[in-house]
Amino acid sequence: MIPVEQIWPPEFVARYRAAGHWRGETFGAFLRARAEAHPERVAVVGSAGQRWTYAELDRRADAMACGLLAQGLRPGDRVVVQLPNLPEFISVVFGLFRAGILPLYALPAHRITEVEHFARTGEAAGYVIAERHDNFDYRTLAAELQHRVPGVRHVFVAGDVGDSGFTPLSVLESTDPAPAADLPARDAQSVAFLQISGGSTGLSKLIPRTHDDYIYTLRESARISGLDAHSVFLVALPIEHNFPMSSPGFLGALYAGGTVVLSPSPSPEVAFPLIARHRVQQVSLVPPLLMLWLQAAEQSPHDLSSLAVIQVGGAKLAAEVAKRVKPTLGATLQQVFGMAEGLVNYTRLDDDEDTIVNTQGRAISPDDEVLIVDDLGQPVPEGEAGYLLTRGPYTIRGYHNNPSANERSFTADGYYRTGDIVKRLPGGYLVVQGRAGDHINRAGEKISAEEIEDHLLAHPQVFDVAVVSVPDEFLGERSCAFVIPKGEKPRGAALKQWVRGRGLADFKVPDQVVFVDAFTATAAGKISRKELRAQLRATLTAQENTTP
Ligand code: AMP
Ligand code: DBH
Repeated sequence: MIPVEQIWPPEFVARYRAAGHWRGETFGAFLRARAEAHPERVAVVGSAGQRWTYAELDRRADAMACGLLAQGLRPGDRVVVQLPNLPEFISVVFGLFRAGILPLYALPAHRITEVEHFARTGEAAGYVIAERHDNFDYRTLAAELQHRVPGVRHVFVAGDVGDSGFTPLSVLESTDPAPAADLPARDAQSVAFLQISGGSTGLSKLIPRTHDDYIYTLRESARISGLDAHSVFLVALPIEHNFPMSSPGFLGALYAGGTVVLSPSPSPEVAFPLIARHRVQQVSLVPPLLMLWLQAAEQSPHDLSSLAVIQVGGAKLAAEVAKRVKPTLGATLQQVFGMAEGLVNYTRLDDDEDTIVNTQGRAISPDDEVLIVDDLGQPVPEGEAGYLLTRGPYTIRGYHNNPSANERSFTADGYYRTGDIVKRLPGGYLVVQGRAGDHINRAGEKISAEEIEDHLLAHPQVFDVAVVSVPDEFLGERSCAFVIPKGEKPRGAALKQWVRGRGLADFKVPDQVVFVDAFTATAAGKISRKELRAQLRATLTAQENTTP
């Protein structure tokens, strides 16, 4: 595995340790410490009635660790974890941490194309799935994955394995936990897991996060969000997302010694009864979900009065929506502008109303270095918009095994080019203005235009295509594919079905398909993809604004 020196230069390692950010604590150790401090407190509540105390979660994590090693997995191996919001997600991930095996997170929405990409680039040896979720059978996906990537030798299933021949997770969990001393010791500076990037250009990249750097964000995020041992945190978004995982997320809640409640779906019908029953205090949402929740709360029979803080992030929140949080839900809004690569900004709970409604917060750490630069890489005057570059004690210095992406995405002195366009207000508060890249931020899910274009170009009746983001009242942005047909014009629905049939997550299927004869009459071949996409977006938006 990558030694940390290749991630942060030694002088930064020394600095972050001296400042007390990196404390040599591992995931396995922090869970053990909580279990020893308060074994009987409830750590995890599942929607099927599971209630695991800290002692129980700790025991299960040990059993998982021993079970995984007994199956033949080795410290340093990678295992793709793709589970819905089940308690087993938490026990298996802590088991992997304790065994020194790296989880690589996939979203439940991902399908064979994405999962194969993760398994190949992460050189995964194992795959953890649920039997089914949202009417999809993951055992079929796992069989296809093993066929395509034979290195994935182990498949573990939460639920019924059927006749698949895979191993039930319950077998691992019932392994006799060896004394803790038998588990391999972990180095807090080693990579703990691989998170996935939204994929601004082409396929998702893998993000290596260490125990030290991630636990630093958990400790600070929990403090900034006011989580403590009495807090009850609801995971409503998919649990693999970096946001509900760590900002402050379920890991922040566990770090604080609180209780995590898992909702199988983010819809108000499913989440509201859980909030009422478990007196949930905090939850993280993307803006479109917040809008649904605000609407549903107005006539909900469920008692939501326990809600104290709602984190909203992943995409830009409109001020008009932000203003309604306190009066409608009775909770303090906390805007969160973060990224799986590192940097996370929060509005603080005691900020004034104007700051909470109109900014995306300020960085976690005094050692987060935030630069806002122009096209030439020169800092812009204070208060003006520019490209956000950042480095710091929890921002990666490079993607896993991807020299060409690293060349593009990081400056020579180690700043990550976020691709976001922001301006900075006094006090370090950031306001997100837009972005430089060409991805589509569809309700917080990032979609690479290029990736979808490549799939559409493979269709026999597509001559050329440009995929662009279009402003959308509900989703924030939706995707539109402009297609120049080849021969007989295909139907839009057929092209959508084609993308789905390529084995991609459903959220990547274009929301809209528009056929055009040509892209630009004059500058054919001379115009960049980026300019072309901008032109098409402008034309469509102008048309929509003139159509009543
Ligand atoms: P990823 O790199 O896939 O983890 O996605 C992170 C990106 O999501 C950021 O670089 C932003 O473009 C976007 N994002 C996250 N939070 C916010 C927010 N609160 N407002 C606007 N954009 C956001
Ligand atoms: O969108 C994101 O990736 C995101 C948003 C808020 C994130 O990774 C985070 C907070 O940590």
